[in-house]
Amino acid sequence: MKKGRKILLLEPNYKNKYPPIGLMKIATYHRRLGDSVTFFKGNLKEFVLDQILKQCVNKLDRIEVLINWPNKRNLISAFLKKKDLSIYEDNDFLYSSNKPLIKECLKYYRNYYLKKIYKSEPLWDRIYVTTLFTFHWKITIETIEFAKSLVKDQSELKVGGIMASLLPKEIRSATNIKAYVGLLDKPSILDSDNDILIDNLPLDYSILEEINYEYATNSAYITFMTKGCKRKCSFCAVPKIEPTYIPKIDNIDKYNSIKKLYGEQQNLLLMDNNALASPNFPDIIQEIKEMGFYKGATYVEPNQLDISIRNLKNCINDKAYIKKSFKLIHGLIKYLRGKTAQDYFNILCEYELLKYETVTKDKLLSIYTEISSTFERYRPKNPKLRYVDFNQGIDCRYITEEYMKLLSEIPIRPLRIAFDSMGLKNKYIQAIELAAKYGIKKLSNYILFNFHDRPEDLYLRLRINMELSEKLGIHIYSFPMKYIPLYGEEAKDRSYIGKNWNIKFIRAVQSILNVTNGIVAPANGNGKGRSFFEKAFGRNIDEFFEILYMPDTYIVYRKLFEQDLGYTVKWLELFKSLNNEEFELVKHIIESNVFQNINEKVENSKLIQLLNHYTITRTAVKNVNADYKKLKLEFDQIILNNNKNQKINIDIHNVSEKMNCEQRGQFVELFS
Ligand code: B12
Ligand code: SF4
Repeated sequence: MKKGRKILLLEPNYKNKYPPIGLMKIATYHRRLGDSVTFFKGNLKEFVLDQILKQCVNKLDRIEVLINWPNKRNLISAFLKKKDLSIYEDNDFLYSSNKPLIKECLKYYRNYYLKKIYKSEPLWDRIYVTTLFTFHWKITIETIEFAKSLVKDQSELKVGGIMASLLPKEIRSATNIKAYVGLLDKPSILDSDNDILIDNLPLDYSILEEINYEYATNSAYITFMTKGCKRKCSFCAVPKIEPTYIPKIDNIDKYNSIKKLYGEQQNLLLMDNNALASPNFPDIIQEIKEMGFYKGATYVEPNQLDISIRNLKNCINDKAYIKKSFKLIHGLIKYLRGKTAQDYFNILCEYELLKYETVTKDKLLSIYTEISSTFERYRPKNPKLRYVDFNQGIDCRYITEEYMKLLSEIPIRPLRIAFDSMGLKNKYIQAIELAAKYGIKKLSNYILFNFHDRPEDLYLRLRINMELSEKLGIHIYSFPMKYIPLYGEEAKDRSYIGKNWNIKFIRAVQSILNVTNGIVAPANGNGKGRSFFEKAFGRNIDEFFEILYMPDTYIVYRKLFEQDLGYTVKWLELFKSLNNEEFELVKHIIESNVFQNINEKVENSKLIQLLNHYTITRTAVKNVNADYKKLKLEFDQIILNNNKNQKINIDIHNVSEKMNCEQRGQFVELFS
C-alpha cells in the first residue's frame, strides 16, 4: 500500500447536530498510517477554490520571492473567482519586475478554476463521503457526484454511514458507486494490508477545527457504550445498520487518548441505541463514573491555547490548529481591559496576527511565548457542571428499580425515555415514577408519530407527560418525532404520510411545534404548563381534532387570528355548525390541504365560506407590519367574498409602515 496518501473526508453540507464520528474514526486510522488527512463540510466550490488558491500562491512564491503572497490571499481569490483586478493595483505587484509572469500565473489558475480544468488533474488519492439521514438524499448524491471529479481513481471513492447502509442500491443506481454497508468493525475493510479495527479507534477531534461549520455538541466525549439493539422495531434502522448487539464496549483507553491529545471534555454524549438491554449495565455506569461523570462532577476547561500550540508543535493537524490557535488568541480580547488589552493588541499587531489572512504556524509559535501568561491569567476558568446524555433515550421495558438507582448516581440530564406507542403506556409511566422516586427531575421524551399510531395516540401520550410532570413535580419535555421511512423512494425526503394521518394533520402538528422549537414543555405546579398544553393541543381529543382541522395560519398566528382579528371563533362556529353530510364533503378537501379553486369543489356557500378561511397563507401575515384594522378589512373581503378563491397574498408592506418591531413581535407571538 502506498504511504503518505492524500485523504479527503467529506460530510455533505446538510445541517446536523453532531459531528461525523465515522469520519473522525477514519481520520485517526489514516493518520496512524501516515497519510495526510483533510476534512471538509461546506460549499464544495469554495473548497476547490481554496485548494487552487494554495497552489497558485505556491507558484507565485516561486516566481516572485520579494512579495509576501500569503498576505494577498484575498486579492488573489477575488481575481480567481470574479476577475476582480484589484491585485494589479497592488503596490507590490506594480513594483515587481516579474509582472508578466505573475499575470500569466494568475490567468492560468483562473482558467484552471473557471473552466474546471482541475477535474482532469484530481488531487486526492482517496475520498470518503459519510452519509446520515436518508432524507438528505439530494445533497448527499450531489456531494458524491462532486467527489467523483476530485478523486484520482473512482474506485477510491468510498461512501458509507447510515444512508449508505439503508439505500445502497439506490446510491449505486444514482452514482454508480458501490456504497459500504454497516460498521467498519472488521479488519482490512479499507486496506487489505493492516488489521486495524476502525470502529474501535478514538475520534480525531482535530478535524472539526478545520471547517467553519459548528456542531451543537461543543465539548463532549461522544461514544457508544454498547452497539446495536436486541429488539427489531419495524420503524427503526438500528437492526440494519448495527445488526449485532455488543453489550459492552471498552471506552477507557479511547477516553484517555482523547483527553491526552485534545484535552478534557465537559460532557459525555452516548449514542447507544439500547444500553439498558445490556446485562453489563452496572459495569457501564461504573465506567461512566470512573471517567469522571459522577453526581455533582464539575469541569474547568483546560487551557485550549496550550493544547492547540502543543498540537501545532507536534504537527498533529496544522490546518486545524492554526485556525484554532488564531481563534483562541482573538477570543481572549473580550476578556481584556485597559493597558492589558492595549499591550495584547500591540503584540498581535507586531506579529501581523490581526487578520487570518496573514497567520502562519511560525508566527503563532513565536507569539505564544509572549502571550501565554496573559492567556492563562484571563481565560475563563469557571467550573461548569458535567452531564451525561444517553442521547437515543432508554427503553422503559428494561427499567428496574436497580437500574433507575444506578442511573440516578450519574449526572444524567436529561433522562430520555422513548414513548413510541400507547402499547408502552404502563411500563412508561412506571419508569417515569421510578425516575421521580430517585430524584431525576429533568426528563425528555421521544414520541414517535405518523407510523402505525393514530393522531389521538399522539395527544394522549403528550397529555400523559403533562399530567405526570404536574403530579410528580418533574419536568418532562416531549419531542414528537415524525416517522420517516427507512427504505425506497419514500425514504428520500420527509413527505411521507402514515396511514392514519393526512397532510393537514401533519402540518397542524408541525405548526404547533413550530412555535416551541419542536418541544412540548412540561406542566408545572402553578398550572401554567397545563394551560399552555391545553391551549396548544386542546383540552381533550375533540378539541385536539378541532385544532388539527384549524387553518394552519390560525394555529401559527394564534393571537392575531383569535384575539386581534377574531377569525378563529368565526371559523370554529362554521366548523361546528356542519352537519354530517357537510362535514364529509369538506373533510377530504381540508385533509388534502389544497384550497385552490374551491368553487369548483363545492357549491354550498357556507362550505365555501368555511374553506375561504384556509386561503389566508402564512406568507401573507409573516411580514406583517400593518395595523390590524386595515389587515382585517383586507382579510374580511376574502373570507366573505364567495367568488374569490385565490390564495391571499396581500402586500402587507404597503398597508402601513407604522408598526415597530415590538408590535410585529406581538403579531407573531402565538400563545401570549
Ligand atoms: C445521534 C443520532 C441523532 C442525532 C443527530 C445525529 C447527527 N450526526 O447529527 C439527533 C438526536 C439530533 C437525531 C435526530 C434525528 N434522528 Co437520529 N440518530 C442518531 C444515531 C443514534 C446516530 C447517528 C450518528 O451520528 N451516527 C454516527 C455514525 C455514523 O458513526 P459510526 O457508527 O461510528 O459510523 C460507522 C459506520 O456508519 C461507518 N461509516 C460512517 N461513515 C462512513 C463513511 C464511509 C466512507 C465508510 C466506508 C464508512 C462509514 O463506519 C463507522 C465506524 O464503524 C442514529 C442511530 C444509529 N445507531 O446510528 C439515529 C438515526 C440516524 N436517526 C434517525 C432519525 C429518524 C432521526 C430523526 C429524523 C427523528 C425524528 N423523526 O425527528 C431526527 C432528525 C433530526 C433532523 N436533522 O431533522 C434514524 C434515521 C432514519 C433515516 N430515515 O435516515 C436513525 C438511523 C435511528 C433509527 N432508530 O432508525 N439523531
Ligand atoms: S428498541 Fe429502540 S433501538 Fe431497538 S430496535 Fe426498537 S427502536 Fe430501535
